[in-house]
Amino acid sequence: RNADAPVTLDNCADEPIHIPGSIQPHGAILVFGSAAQLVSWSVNAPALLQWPAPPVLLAAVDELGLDAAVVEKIRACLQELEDGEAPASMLETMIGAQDFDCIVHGHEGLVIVEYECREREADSVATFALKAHTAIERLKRQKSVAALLASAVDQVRQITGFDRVMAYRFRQDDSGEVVAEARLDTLDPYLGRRYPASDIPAQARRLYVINTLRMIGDMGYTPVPMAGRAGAAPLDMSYCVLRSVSPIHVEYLRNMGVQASMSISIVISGKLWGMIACHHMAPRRVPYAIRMACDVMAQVLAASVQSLETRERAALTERAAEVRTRVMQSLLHVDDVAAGLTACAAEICNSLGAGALVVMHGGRVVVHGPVPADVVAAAVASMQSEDTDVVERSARRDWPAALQQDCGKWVGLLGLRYDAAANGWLLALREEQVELVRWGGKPDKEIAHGPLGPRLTPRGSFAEWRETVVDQAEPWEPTRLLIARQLLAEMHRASITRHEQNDRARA
Ligand code: BLA
Repeated sequence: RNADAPVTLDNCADEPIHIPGSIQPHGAILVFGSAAQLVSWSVNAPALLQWPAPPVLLAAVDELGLDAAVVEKIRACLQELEDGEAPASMLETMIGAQDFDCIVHGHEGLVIVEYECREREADSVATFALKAHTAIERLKRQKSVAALLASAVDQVRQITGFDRVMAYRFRQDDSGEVVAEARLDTLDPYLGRRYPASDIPAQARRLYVINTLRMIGDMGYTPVPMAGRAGAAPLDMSYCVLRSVSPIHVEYLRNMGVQASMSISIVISGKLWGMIACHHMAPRRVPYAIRMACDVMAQVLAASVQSLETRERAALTERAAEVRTRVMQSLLHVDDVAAGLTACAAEICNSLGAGALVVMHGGRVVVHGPVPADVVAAAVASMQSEDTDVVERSARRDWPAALQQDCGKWVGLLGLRYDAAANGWLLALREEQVELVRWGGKPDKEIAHGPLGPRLTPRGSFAEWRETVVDQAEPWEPTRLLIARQLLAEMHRASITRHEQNDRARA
């Protein structure tokens, strides 16, 4: 994308959001070079910091009349920068009657000083530490990922007062789902909604891994441009709190009636696992200290999610072992294998995360689940052309061409051939994702949109998501595939034993 070309729906993944060249107006930025000289500033700085005259380029930090504590912090930051990066630190300062949170960090050889206006009397830092502590204690008590996220959105809503707080979780294909929500009663529920990967483009995800919190205080804001040396490279604002955000995203939120937003990354093993996303229907800013409390909480949340996910996977494999035992009993001790396996069908489905199961054995076919007869026939027929013991299909295009329509909405299939001699197959089936997820919003509330049209609305997002997953079931997850292979291995052994017993009986 040419730097001057406008951002559109088609090129928004190329928008360099870390160098917007402007900030949000609820504060001002000063930038210093390695000799503590002023190299750049936001054009609102003179007014906000009450300077008698506009600043002179390359003015020394001592000549600007800044608070002594701030100057000291800038010098300390410069020192730290000599070893690379200098993470943010904050001090409170007052200019005239205005309170500021002054946040200083070093990046790529520059010291960036952000004066963020504080509108409300914030509680003392000690109160925040206490609130964060309480929230974290609650989080640590949760026994499942679902309960953990439900608790997290409640805590964040209590601490920040946002109208809506959601846990937004990314799936294998980078699409997202709202998996927990705390909201004002009068708002539409968003729980369960799906969004395409493109709603949070790749460069934004990358940025959100390294900088885990962002806030837009007022969607109606007018960006404040930066000033400084003509032709200088634009300031890298990756770690700035005042960074002006993508106009596309602002339009998206405004279309939803959102006037302020904040989101916090949930990063696990260096990957963006999800976000806590907050909306407010009126402009709203949350003081830096509260944001940091939320950020700490999100880190504890990430660690807890990781350990609970490990535990949940272990529980799943343990339950699968029990299912295996019962399946073995049917194979070894029941005369009618198809009937025996069908008796375990609900457990097998559960264990594989399938919606239905077809059992084939010696020409007999038994179905567990709401699968129409013609679909069963198609699934059975499609096994004829397979000569492996594990068949994995997640999409319509994975089926033999002639049967792609006949499989209906049951496009996901995991076929396990447990007894080749008896043409014995277990066919676990999954429905198309769109069959399982339906639009839950009220259409009349979703019609407002801005210049870029209806794509940037929840409804537009849902339609886009549908497009990307049409004819696809949820892919079989690595844990489920492992469980399937373990089940199959034991079934092979049992089948061999069974054939040997039959041979002996016949001899
Ligand atoms: C950023 N998109 C974001 C962010 C969220 C979402 C949470 C982080 C910024 C923030 O905290 O507000 C997406 N927000 C959602 C979703 C929900 C929500 C899905 O509340 C669901 C309830 N966005 C689009 C499209 C494009 C796009 C179509 O929908 C591009 C074509 C771009 N989204 C976009 C960009 C950013 C973004 C560029 C980065 C904003 C920034 O940090 O500058």
